[in-house]
Amino acid sequence: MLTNDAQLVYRADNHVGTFHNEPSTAVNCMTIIRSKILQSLFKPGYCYSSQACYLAEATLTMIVQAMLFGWKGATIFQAGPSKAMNWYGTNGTGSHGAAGPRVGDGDAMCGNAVMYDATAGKILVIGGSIDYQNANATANAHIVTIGPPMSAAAVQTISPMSYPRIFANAVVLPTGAVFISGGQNYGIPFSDNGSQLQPEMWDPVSTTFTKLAPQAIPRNYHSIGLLLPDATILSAGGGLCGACATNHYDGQIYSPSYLFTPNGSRATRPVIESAPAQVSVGGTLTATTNAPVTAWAMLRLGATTHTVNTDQRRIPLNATANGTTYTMTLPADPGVLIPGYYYLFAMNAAVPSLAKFVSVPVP
Ligand SMILES: [Cu+2]
Repeated sequence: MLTNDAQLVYRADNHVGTFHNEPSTAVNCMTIIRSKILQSLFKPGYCYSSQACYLAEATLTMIVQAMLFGWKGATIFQAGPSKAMNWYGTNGTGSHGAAGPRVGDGDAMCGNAVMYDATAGKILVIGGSIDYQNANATANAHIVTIGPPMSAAAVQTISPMSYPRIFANAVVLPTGAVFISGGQNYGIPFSDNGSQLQPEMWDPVSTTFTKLAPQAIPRNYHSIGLLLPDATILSAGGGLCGACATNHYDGQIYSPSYLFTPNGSRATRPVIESAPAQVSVGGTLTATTNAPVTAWAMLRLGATTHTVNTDQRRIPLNATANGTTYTMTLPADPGVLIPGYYYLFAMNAAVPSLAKFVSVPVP
């Protein structure tokens, strides 16, 4: 989803063996699709030059399971999985620019990328492998910070995850922490060998990972992780490969520690008593709560498959309080506040409310 009523669509041959260091044939097509011709992307073949605008296919490799983020100025930032990061412009006939390497990292096939603070252009990139399968996963962790479109991204290597992971899921929480679950230490689709059963939580302030209570069921290839409107996380699926032995037709709910007091009882959650159903890019959002709160955030609803969930993003909001009425100015760039549906959370310290659903229409 982009900001100018268009979608960037990429097509790449998938599930055909190694993609590491393949030449540009790994990318068959990057196309800007306007809404009226959306159906064309499902046809076999390549780009449709008569209907859509070509983007530079350039010399891209490793764009299967692409880490693509809509951004300012109708651009898309590609954080991975290739070590080389890229920009794509969607105005006119499209454009391509290098964004520099993820210094300190290798290719991160089937790793995770999470925009945990869109207002600051912050993306956490973790794990992955040099190959789609039959290779060791890494525990690498980097903070990639983007600013002006087409400029080099800043890359910070941080302490690695506790475990190497490929095919894991990563979910940003209202606080900006990132929950990471599942994956394998060695990538084998449709296998539970080397399952990482212990999730971990990344803290954006300390930039470190903390191990959490183990899961009972492996969550590997084809598994999902999604934030729910009560600020818990659904960790589900895996396998889903016909009659094979590693199908997991079930799910688990993880309740983060912010829902509990130090003695283990349930924390008292703030309540959003009123909030608008729809807000505008660059507009204001006024909401009321049942008691004073200390922070607000909008989290875009995720959609995930094959470890990729670049629909999710977190927009922290600064609020001006008048009693328990809070007024927030929303980001003015639709590349930051990407149109769509969001959870709105109020937090008292780190304890989140239940979410209210807020939609952001295309400006
Ligand atoms: Cu698949």
